[in-house]
Amino acid sequence: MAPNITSAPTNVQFEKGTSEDLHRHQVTNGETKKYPEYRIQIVWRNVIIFVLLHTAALYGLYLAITSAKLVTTIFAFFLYQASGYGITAGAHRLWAHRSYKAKWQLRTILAILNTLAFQDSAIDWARDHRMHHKYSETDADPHNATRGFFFAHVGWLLCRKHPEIKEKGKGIDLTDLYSDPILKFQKKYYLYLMPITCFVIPTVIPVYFWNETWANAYFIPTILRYTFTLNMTWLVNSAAHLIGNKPYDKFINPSENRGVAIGALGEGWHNYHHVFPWDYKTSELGNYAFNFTTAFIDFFAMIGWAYDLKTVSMDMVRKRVERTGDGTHELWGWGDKDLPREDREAAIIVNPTKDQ
Ligand code: ST9
Ligand code: ZN
Ligand code: ZN
Repeated sequence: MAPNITSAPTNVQFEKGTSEDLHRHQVTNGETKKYPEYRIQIVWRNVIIFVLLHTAALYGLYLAITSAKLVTTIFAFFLYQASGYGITAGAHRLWAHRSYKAKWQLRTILAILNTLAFQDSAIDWARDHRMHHKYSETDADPHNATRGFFFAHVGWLLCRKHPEIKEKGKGIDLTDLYSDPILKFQKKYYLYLMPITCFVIPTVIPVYFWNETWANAYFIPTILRYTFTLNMTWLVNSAAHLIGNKPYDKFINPSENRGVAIGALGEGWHNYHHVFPWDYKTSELGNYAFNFTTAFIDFFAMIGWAYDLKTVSMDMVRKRVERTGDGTHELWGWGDKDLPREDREAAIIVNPTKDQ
């Protein structure tokens, strides 16, 4: 691997540390712009809610081990996976990135699953996520990972947003999302739809169908499942922005993180994803074992509900790997200069030509 770029190909000055109470500066196109003093403003209501939520989730875990029916825990796991697709295949790959298109039937399913996940309306989620990619790891990135693991994981939901987000956010085009009646409906009635879908139905089902206790039904498939899914999502912003290899672009922080990919249904291949955000697979190879969301989308493509799936050619990937990769990329195929000589010589070539 011989990348021919030796310095970060960006003119954004990343800011380290958590000196929120200092003036922040940013360099754009060679110009230094000074922003008004930014002081972190903690939202204590959110701090209290998230502390209570995580405490209740631990109690749910205790109940799952000590008193719940097995089917209740299986149901909680099923809801984690199902709501996860509402985020990965819905809010993320379909609505934020438009990496494929979906018929109204699939959009409706995804909107329901997305509401079950309660990560705010898909339109608001996609707005923040478009900012995250466009202004990655600057003050205009809602979960700017240069402010540390905790801030990127959950801290950003515990304080007011940086003024840069609101300022630069005005330039983000959301007309495609507002022109979808399903998304408009979800956003308009979110305060009614979300509590019913995320909290009431998952609690009632175990009591009604298999006589689970109200406590077990509330704390396991509802609270524990919701909190667990949130943390799996947040790990993409924290762990996958700080830990892992960078085979596609060593000049950015997003990294390839297999552990996160497993927990987040295929969303841990984050170095690739930040380089090619329009690829519906969010990773190079369609390995379903570490990318359930790709399998989910491919299934709906098979029945015709998902279409216009965008992906990246092997040649484009190879060129990028050679230009900016950190050298950890696995073999891209025949002709990769890292292919061991013995493997090359031992390869079986069917119907060979003279130029092999
Ligand atoms: C949650 C979201 O957890 C998690 C998202 C994670 C994203 C992960 C991405 C990784 C890749 C995908 C991987 C998926 C893996 C899934 C795995 C599944 C198994 N642009 O926000 P406000 C303006 S949610 C433009 O209130 P504050 C705008 O005018 C958890 N403008 O800011 C807005 O007004 P409006 C549940 C923007 O007051 C106004 O500012 N939800 C933008 O600073 C005010 O906006 C909660 O806990 C923008 N981007 O408050 C709620 N942003 O909206 C938590 C804002 O009317 N949130 N503006 O247009 C809050 O309480 C607040 O947002 C706050 C900030 C306190 C954090
Ligand atoms: Zn990211
Ligand atoms: Zn993304």
